[in-house]
Amino acid sequence: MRRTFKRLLSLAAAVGLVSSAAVAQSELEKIMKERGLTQDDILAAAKTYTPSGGRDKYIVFSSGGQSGQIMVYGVPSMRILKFIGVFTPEPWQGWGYDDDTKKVLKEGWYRGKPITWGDTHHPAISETNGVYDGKWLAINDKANPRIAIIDLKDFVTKQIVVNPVFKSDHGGAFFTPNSEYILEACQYGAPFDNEYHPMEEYADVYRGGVTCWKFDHENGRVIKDESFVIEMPPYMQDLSDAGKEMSYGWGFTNSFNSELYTGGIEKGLPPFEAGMSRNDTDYLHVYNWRKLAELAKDPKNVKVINGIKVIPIEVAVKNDCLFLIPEPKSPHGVDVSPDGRYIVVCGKLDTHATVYDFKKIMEAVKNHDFAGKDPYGIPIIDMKKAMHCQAELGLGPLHNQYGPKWKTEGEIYTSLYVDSQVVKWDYLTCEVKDRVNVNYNIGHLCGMEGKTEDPQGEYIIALNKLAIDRFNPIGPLHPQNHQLIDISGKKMKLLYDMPVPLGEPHQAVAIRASKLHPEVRYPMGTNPFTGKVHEGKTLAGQEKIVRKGNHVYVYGTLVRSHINPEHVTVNKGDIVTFYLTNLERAEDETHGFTVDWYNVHASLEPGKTVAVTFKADREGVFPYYCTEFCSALHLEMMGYLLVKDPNKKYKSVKKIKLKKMSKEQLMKEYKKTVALNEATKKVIQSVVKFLKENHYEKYPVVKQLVEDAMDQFNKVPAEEKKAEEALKKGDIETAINFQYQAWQYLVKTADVGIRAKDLLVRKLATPMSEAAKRGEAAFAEGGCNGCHVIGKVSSGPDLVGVLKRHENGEKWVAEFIKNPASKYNDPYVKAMIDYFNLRMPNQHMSDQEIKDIIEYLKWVDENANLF
Ligand code: CUK
Ligand code: CUA
Repeated sequence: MRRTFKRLLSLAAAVGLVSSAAVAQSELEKIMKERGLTQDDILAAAKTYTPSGGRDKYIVFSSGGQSGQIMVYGVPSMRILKFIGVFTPEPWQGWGYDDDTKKVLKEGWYRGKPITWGDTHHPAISETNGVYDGKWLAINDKANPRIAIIDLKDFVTKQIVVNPVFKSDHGGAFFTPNSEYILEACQYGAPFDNEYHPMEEYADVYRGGVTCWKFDHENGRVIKDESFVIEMPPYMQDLSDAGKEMSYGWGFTNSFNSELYTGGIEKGLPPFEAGMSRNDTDYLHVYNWRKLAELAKDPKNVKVINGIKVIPIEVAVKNDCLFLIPEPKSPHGVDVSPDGRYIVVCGKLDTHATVYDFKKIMEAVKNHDFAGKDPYGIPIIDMKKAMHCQAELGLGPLHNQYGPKWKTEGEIYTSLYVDSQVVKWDYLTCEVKDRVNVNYNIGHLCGMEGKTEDPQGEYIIALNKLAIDRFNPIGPLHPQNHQLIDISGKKMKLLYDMPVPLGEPHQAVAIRASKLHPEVRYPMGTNPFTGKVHEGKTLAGQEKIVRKGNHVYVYGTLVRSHINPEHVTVNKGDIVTFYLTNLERAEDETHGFTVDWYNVHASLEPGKTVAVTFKADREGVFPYYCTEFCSALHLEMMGYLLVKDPNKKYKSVKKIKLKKMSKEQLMKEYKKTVALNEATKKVIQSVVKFLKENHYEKYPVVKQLVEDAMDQFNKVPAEEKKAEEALKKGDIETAINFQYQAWQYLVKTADVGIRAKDLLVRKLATPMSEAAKRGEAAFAEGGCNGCHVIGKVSSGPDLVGVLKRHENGEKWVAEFIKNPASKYNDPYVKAMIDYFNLRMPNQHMSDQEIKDIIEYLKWVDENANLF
């Protein structure tokens, strides 16, 4: 350490930083002493510490094991970035609590029944020419054999596919080199059909296999109809890998029950663990998926079971598409080298890793040089004839990752479960190079793109099953431990422990961050699950509540800091759908939505539209609110769902209050109501005057609206008459109620009348240029009208005349839209902020959009007299 600092000091002296460097040195030494840190610790910290605002070079997608999720974190910082909801509901993301995410989870139901968890094992990133393309992520669920597809544009699960014949899976998900297929191997042999078959029928009826899921690489969806299953004996297929380069078109899957043992510990028979590990060898399955895919197109070659095509063993064998090679005792990992030539298999109960040579395998296949056949008629290739070499690694080798020097030094890293080590060795010579201890009991290990044709090296992450004494105790269940190892030098170095309070990691995959291009926002009104416009897309001003039978549809919007509408009243028993659009365009300005007590939740990222449906089956008052602390007025971002029982008579609280009033007080109340009605009529009259002066009758749609308004207005005199009659009888209370009723009609009149006026304005105004039209659309899409109503002061100032309010108005407004914060201190803006208690947000408009909006505002000004 001292020497390092001496060097640093001389360097610092040269640039005149002596004093601060000296201070830093003594400070650092003090901390090291206090915390008991070694020089190695400080170096490890320097290699992993990422200052505030810093980014990581690699992004890791780790299986969340029994959480049914995927964890995303950065390397080398090991900072967690996201838990992606996959097979399990994830409340923060609304995953499983809004309609569209429920739909995706429902795709994963099994025989009509919900499955609400998953045992995720192996994430895989889609590939183009054998290297990660950063587009899609797939993962399997071992417990309930399913595959999920995650979109790396928004890190959201878009599809779940149920395997209709497997009863368990493990060897998935593995993409083929151009993402043509995703391989998913079965684990525990079981009948393909859904019927009862006794254990005695194990060898005859129980089956294993590999499902080749056809993948639409462009759209990121599995195409079930073009997928097929390769039937295999019930050998307990395990991990798999797709061949590449010279082995392109082939798949490799190992297994661990060549004994076909069926257990029965309760009957006094040896348990599975003994019976399944008796044989010295199990089988590596070698199959030609490319040729089988062609065969599967001919109905003669397949049986359809539970709706999926299954290629029987005989068909695969007859067409030279399926072979077995013995592999040492209970193997686990199988990993194809970056050039596709070597296949490295690790035997859990063997100290060796076995390297097979694809060239030799193909030799044997070509010459039909087989050592025999298994009971199912599958040709067995002699192990020695297919083998390149065997490396003695230590106890419990499991999984492999390749390093960048694979060409020259056969660089490969293998996890040793029993020995708790990572071993670096050479798969070309089978020589061991280095080993490092991990804590404890490593399963998979994750290299940087370490299973592609272009491994990056630098780091290996040990995914450890046990943490034991590594962290502060938190009870009997300990966290998982992801340990970062530096592999850039000759010797491996352990850098960092990351405890993870999320199920067993199994496998993780790492990709260069530069290969990912996630979106910042959705185009306004997007349904992320279709990629198209959501049926519930609602822009500012379009909010409405529509009833169809007993289904009430609320078309609402969210923008800082209000939800529109704020009152929704329905009948008990109604089905309620909230369609909500987040009008924000600002980065990270997410709103959430829930209705208290109704077990719904949605996350609305900028531009997204969600649907939330539930049955209003409980009477009462239920606040709804935004669940993300999105602004200073976030707590005010709320509304009420009122559920009333249509069969019940409710006493009005107002009445109860009135009853206590004296006659004088009642008269006062009555006069107040009348005055309110008169004021409302004045508003209506001014609208009517405008409509008449501008010959509304010439425009049919406007005329229709006016007629609607008059319908309401014509009901007013009758109510007023009833009020007067009640008053004459001395029943002031009833008189007040009739005046209130009259007011209801007046409000409706005003509402429709104003809409008619707006429409008429459109008709009368000077024609809009194309640019102004685009500007108006941008104004709406951008959510500007969430706060600004043209011709009216709303939650923001009226924009009529805005271009004239400021010197150099167009430039001023353009600058303000582009960067509102730059003008927060402008005295005029400051006053507005104080008045409205809101700041103009940055909506990230493009320069073109801003230009268009200015054109639109010019049009507004030209027609100022109409607003
Ligand atoms: S598995 Cu868990 S350590 Cu499911 Cu790939 Cu090997
Ligand atoms: Cu939106 Cu809180």
